[in-house]
Amino acid sequence: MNETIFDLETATDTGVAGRLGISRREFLKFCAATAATLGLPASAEAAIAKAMETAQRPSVIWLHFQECTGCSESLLRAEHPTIDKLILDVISLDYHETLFAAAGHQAEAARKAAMKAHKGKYVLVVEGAIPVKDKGIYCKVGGQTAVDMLKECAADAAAVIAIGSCAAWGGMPATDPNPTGASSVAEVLGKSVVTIPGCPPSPYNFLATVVHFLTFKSLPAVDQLGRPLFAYSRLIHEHCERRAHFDAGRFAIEFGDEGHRKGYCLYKLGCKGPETYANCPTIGFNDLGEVSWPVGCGHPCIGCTEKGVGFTKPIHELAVLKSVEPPLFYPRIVEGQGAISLGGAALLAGVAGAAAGAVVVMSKKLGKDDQGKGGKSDKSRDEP
Ligand code: FSX
Ligand code: SF4
Ligand code: F3S
Repeated sequence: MNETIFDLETATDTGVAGRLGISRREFLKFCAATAATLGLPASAEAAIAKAMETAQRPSVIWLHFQECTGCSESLLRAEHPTIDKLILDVISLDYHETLFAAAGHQAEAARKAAMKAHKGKYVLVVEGAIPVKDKGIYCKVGGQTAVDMLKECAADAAAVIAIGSCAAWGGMPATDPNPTGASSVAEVLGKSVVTIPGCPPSPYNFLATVVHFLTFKSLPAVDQLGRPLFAYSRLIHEHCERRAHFDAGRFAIEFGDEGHRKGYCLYKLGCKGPETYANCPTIGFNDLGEVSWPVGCGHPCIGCTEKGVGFTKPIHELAVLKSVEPPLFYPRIVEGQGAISLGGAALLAGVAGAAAGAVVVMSKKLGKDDQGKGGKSDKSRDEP
């Protein structure tokens, strides 16, 4: 291998870390965290640092259609590095309607100039769904329909990223009865694109995707829905901090009840974690630590990253258990309604109480027996 080894210790002192206004240590931490997010070995940290230091910033054209701008907002809340640093250093954001100082014809001229200057090389990021009903008249920018603008910008893009659930699969605007014919980027373009769903998505999943493009000159591996595998290959339920409660049959039944206050599993409140693929429990939001995600804050996951679940299934409806079933010997999670009389319930409660009492008595007894045995053996050890 002839490749020069990138010197992590010195190369970042005056380079990208200096430009970002962060310490070399912080910069390396960002590279290491990005490598970990991408599921790459620690050795990838050097490759990422080198790419961020030396690679030419990709030109990014960012379109907004039917959406709430939450995707951009969530990026603005990313602290490591903040989007302004990202704009200035990691990517060259040549067109973004909500962050642009320019307006009207000036803005449109900047988009066209960037497309011409970086033909075949720019990254097109699309936020929002695209209405196709009635010739696309329900969303126009600069007099052009969203459908036409998307097709025009995608034609010469090196890569297309659909950010947010709206762009990825229609999201909120496509909710039944979908009066504007809100559609995904892939549907309008007739080809698959990289999608980063979530309403809003985790900013780190977008950052990591861009850094992957910068480092390896390619987009990360994706699933059949275009979602990067590093972020969307595991069910939320698999990494949820409340999972032990699910397995033990401990559930919140109502908001604010004892189970809810104790942090029990939210499955019975309609949590869609068992059928939703995303890394929310492991990556969190807003840099506030592990609890900073919907379930961590006490709200059931609504499946916002999952087509056919988020904004489609009623919030209270129980999730399909995709890969796991609760063990048979734990309490059932879906009780039959009206199958038992009040008297029967009281009787059962009595039996259960007696059984529970019996367990306590037995454990005490065993403890006593153990103590007795222990005492004996201790005594025997003391004997010469
Ligand atoms: Fe909003 Fe983005 Fe939701 Fe959609 O995020 S947070 S409605 S996914 O396109 O702005
Ligand atoms: Fe967590 Fe929801 Fe699964 Fe319960 S059902 S363990 S709250 S993801
Ligand atoms: Fe969305 Fe559920 Fe994550 S609601 S943000 S996929 S926890």
